[in-house]
Amino acid sequence: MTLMTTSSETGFCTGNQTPGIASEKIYAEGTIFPLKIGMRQIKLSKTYTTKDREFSSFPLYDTSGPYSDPSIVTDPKKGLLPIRDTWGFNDGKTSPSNDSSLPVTIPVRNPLKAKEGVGITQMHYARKGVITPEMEYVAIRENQLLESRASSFHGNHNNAKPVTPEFVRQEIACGRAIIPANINHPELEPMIIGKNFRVKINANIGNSAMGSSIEQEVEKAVWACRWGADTIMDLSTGTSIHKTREWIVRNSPVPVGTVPIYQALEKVGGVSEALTWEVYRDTLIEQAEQGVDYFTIHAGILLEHLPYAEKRLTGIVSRGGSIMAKWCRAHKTENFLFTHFEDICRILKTYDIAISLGDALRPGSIGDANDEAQFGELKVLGSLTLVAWEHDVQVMIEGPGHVPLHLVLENMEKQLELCHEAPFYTLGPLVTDIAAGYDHINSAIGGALIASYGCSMLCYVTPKEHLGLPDKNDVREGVIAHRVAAHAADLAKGNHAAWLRDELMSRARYSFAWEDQFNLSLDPEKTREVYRQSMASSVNLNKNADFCTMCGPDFCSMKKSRELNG
Ligand code: IRN
Ligand code: FE2
Repeated sequence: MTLMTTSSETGFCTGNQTPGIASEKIYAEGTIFPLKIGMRQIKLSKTYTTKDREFSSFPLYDTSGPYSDPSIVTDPKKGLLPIRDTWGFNDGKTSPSNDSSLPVTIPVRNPLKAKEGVGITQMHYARKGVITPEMEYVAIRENQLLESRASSFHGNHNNAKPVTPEFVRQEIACGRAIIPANINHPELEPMIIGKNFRVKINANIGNSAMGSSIEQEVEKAVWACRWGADTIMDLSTGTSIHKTREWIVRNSPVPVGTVPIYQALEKVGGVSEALTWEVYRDTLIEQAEQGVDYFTIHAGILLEHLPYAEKRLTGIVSRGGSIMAKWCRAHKTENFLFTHFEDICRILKTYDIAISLGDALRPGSIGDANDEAQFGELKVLGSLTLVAWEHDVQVMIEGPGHVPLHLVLENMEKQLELCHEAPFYTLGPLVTDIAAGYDHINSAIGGALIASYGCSMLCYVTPKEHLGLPDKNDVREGVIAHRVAAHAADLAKGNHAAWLRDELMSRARYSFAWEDQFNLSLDPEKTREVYRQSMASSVNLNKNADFCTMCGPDFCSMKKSRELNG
């Protein structure tokens, strides 16, 4: 693999959204396919020596797409470049590497063929033994150019398996990981969700009143991935929902998810009872054509579960779940998302859209955690997973919710067992009911724990949870809080890149290399500003001080410890 560099001192440079990270955009190239995988490379102020190598720069996994490349001018009205169309897999026009030593066959992926019933999903190819460009892309992205640079600073923490395209293929083939990538979203930079990969986070956006300009809508959408969201979910409602979604998908470098039942409900005037399979089906196709990469589908809530939900402290707290429960009650009929599940799979597989099986019965309070309603639904989600897999449709499973710490492990264990190791995607869990105003912290605590046990993606929660609609700053805080949680879990799971980043941070801290500390942190803009403000108010103002104002020059333990070691 070779590297290409785009020069820039400040990384983010489009518009006025500048997280202030001193890094340059670099691109790794694929060896099987003509891929360019974007990363952000931190330039360190000096060379750090770890046990087996030296670092004067460090590449970071980058979710921000072309927005952090100063050489690319983005225009929301035109959308991002359709990079996936240049990989020689979609149209068969260009041929990828003709290196005959590679254990791959290169088929032609064609949406028209899909309509004729020929498989095109990542799972279909994986099961046939075929490596797709998306698989190679995520393998290089996950390794972050550090595959041979594993830190051995702490001995045997490296229990993570090396990420090769072949390993990715195997994980997709057995359903343990998914690459959400609608064939109609060619602007996407593929990413993988699964327990043997870096823990991912999702940010929900677009859940506020509409009516703003395309620039504002796109800015709202890309703001989250600039701070580190791996996927975004567009939960928009309102009259311009179709147009807004079009803008978001055309400008999103990360997978876009939606909950189609929300739009279906709007189409029938907000009356749950008026919903029909036909309205829902048409909504699925409408969104599929636009390029939505994964759908939350609340197909697991059944009539038999409703009496259990009625016994609860807080009933049904899922929006999609409450819509379907109302429909089932009114018609005394089984959930049409369940009865039409195979029809849904037949639609989704023609676009390679992944299903995120919704947790309609997730607990909305600590008192309801791990009850019959929740686990009854989880069992149904497990059986639906097998149905989807028969169609080669990729699946992940949504999870709670409000769960006290000591009941978190049971959630992960039951999910693995009942859902055949399909990736788990949880909302938190929030580990107490009383953290309003600080629910992003509450959620990150539970999220870190469940991700360390094997949960693959965390849905972020913002400080506004339970209180109101998040603003831009809430989105940033929510994303960073969950990046902390995800990274903590990556460390616990032995991820090489995570360990190296922490080792470099500690070396920078121990040697008072302030710029490196800022740039290696999750929010360089904030760390730089907080440090600057504290030093400005300090009498001992000195830009490169070997202390900070927390302890002052005479009480800095790190300074003393260094003096001790000579
Ligand atoms: C994630 C895990 N459990 C729920 N979620 C997210 O909650 C899901 O992905 C979507 O963004 C939102 C769906 O909420 P309702 O309709 O279940 O409340
Ligand atoms: Fe809640």
